[in-house]
Amino acid sequence: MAETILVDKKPGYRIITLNRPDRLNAFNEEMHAALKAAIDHVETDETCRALLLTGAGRGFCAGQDLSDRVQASDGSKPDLGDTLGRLYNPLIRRLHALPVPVVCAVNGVAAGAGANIALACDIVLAGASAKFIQAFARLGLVPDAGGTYALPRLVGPARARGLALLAEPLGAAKAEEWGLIWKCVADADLMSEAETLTARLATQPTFGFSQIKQALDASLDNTLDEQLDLERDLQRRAGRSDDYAEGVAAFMEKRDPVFTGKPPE
Ligand code: T3D
Repeated sequence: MAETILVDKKPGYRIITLNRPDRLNAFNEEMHAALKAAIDHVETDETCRALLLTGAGRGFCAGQDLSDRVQASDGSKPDLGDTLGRLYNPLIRRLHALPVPVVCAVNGVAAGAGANIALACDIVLAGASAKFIQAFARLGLVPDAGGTYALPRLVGPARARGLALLAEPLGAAKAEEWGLIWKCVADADLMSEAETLTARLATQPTFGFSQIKQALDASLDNTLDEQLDLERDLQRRAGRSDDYAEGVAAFMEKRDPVFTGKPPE
């Protein structure tokens, strides 16, 4: 049986590719388990300082594999909350909490949970032909995998409602214009741009990045006072890292810094 997740170990970073291209990389339980294992390795490998997530074939990810959701003839109903609780929610929490930057290269359609998994990554690049579809309303469902959290924060309440209720495709160029993603690039350049960016991030102050991720994730729910206190605490830790000392030394010596990415002792 083909691997549902491919892992390419590069110097300093890994590329994880969702690999069910005949189903537009829709998620089944096997792919969830394989992705979890691949992310476990990212977390335990100290040499891995950035992650690039993408999809095989012509799509990024079409969300849940609906062939696993065909209703039973006995009228019994599925418990979708169970799948979210066991599989999607831990994945979204992990992408946010990973102590390394996560780049997502959206190489084609990103629908349903597939769109929201992309939006849980730190920097989202999309090929010009890619589309983001909050497909849930077409099925009578609610945007999940963090969709109702990410959308209003990224594009504002009016656009979030339009995307969620109308379930229309949003092209990559407009997604960039609306602030849903970082950048739309030519399809042919997507993977090279995404790899160059990920490789660059992998040489940077990884511990400092982990503190930036924490600060930004907390900011939209914090008061100004809470956020200032958090910045103080995170900066205290960042200031004790060797990378901070190296950054200052490199600046003073007018040379490029060499960061190790390590947390303070
Ligand atoms: O646990 C839970 O269930 C709760 C969690 C829910 C999370 C969710 O993600 S719910 C939302 C699920 N996703 C969708 O509703 C999207 C369904 N897919 C589509 O609407 C379309 O496929 C796309 C708009 C994404 C792409 O359209 P198009 O025309 O480019 O491709 P296509 O021909 O529709 O798809 C190509 C193949 O992939 C096709 O198979 P075939 O006919 O060649 O054998 C299609 O059936 C298959 N495919 C696409 N999406 C899914 C899928 N198979 C299973 N599940 C899918 N989600």
